[in-house]
Amino acid sequence: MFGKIKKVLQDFVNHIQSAVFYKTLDEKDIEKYCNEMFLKLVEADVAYEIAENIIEGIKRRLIGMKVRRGDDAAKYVEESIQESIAGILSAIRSFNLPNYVKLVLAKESPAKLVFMGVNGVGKTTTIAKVAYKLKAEGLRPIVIAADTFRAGAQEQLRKHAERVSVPFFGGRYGSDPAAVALDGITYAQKNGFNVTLIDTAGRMHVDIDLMNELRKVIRVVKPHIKLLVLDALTGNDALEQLKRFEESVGVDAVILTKVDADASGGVALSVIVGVGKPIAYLGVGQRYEDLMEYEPSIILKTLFK
Ligand SMILES: Nc1nc2c(ncn2[C@@H]2O[C@H](COP(=O)(O)OP(=O)(O)OP(=O)(O)O)[C@@H](O)[C@H]2O)c(=O)[nH]1
Ligand SMILES: [Mg+2]
Repeated sequence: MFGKIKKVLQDFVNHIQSAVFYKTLDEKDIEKYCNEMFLKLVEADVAYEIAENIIEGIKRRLIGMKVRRGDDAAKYVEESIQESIAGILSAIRSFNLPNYVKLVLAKESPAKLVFMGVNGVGKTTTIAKVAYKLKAEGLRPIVIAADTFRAGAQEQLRKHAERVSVPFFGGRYGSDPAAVALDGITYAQKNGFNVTLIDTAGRMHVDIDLMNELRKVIRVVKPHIKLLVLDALTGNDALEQLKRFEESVGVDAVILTKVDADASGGVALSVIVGVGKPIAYLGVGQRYEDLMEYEPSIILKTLFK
């Protein structure tokens, strides 16, 4: 993960560490390398403003720095860069889904989670991953296929559910998704399942009819948590989708999928920093275990591994 960015950061550390040995760093000493790093970050698809932010933070920390002989210069420089990026990442809150579900369950059961997002972002796969995780937390999840629209959607979720050994509740194609969701919730209540994970049809954020349909699902189900699934590879468009879903139905937390599939890492990093919503999970692969809590320190570790 974050392949190219990792290298850009390491190159920068290598350049600066030799300079910092001999004198106190001033702006001139690092200007050249900062400009170079800025360009490389942008080349690695980091959004312009975010690259700028990173560089500003680094400059602020490095200027005036002097390392005594015998000290490990690389370590100091790397720490400054880490602090700068940590400052940016720590502004993004994480959303602890299992804890939140448990809070809900202290009051009522089942907890109702609706997953939404545009076509192909990874909603159905992610639901299976989340169900798998919640089961490991000792909860009793059930998945509900309220996608009665796209051919194959029901079977897809059913298959995923079987693989993670979580019960499945579906509906007829063409039937009202809000009704299927409600029936599923009632079924869960009667059968002792305490978390309902509701899959919805993929829709374009600009499709007014489908957005209205989703609004109805939300109105009827009254979910405790509305999760928007975004494909990290889509960069700016992901942020546009978030805006539309937020305006239309509201978004409580975001799950970013396919973070593993971004070769440079810059697009994913920019979406992480850009969402401005609590992040519940990052999807980091195609296996059911490939779901990571959003944790700035883990991202940092990955960046500097
Ligand atoms: N590499 C990678 N692939 C993922 C990840 N999450 C999902 N995918 C893949 O993305 C593709 C689409 O996933 P789906 O779960 O079918 O997406 P969806 O949003 O339910 O699609 P629609 O129901 O058509 O709207 C599949 O091939 C998944 O394996 C991830 O975190 N990493
Ligand atoms: Mg789907």
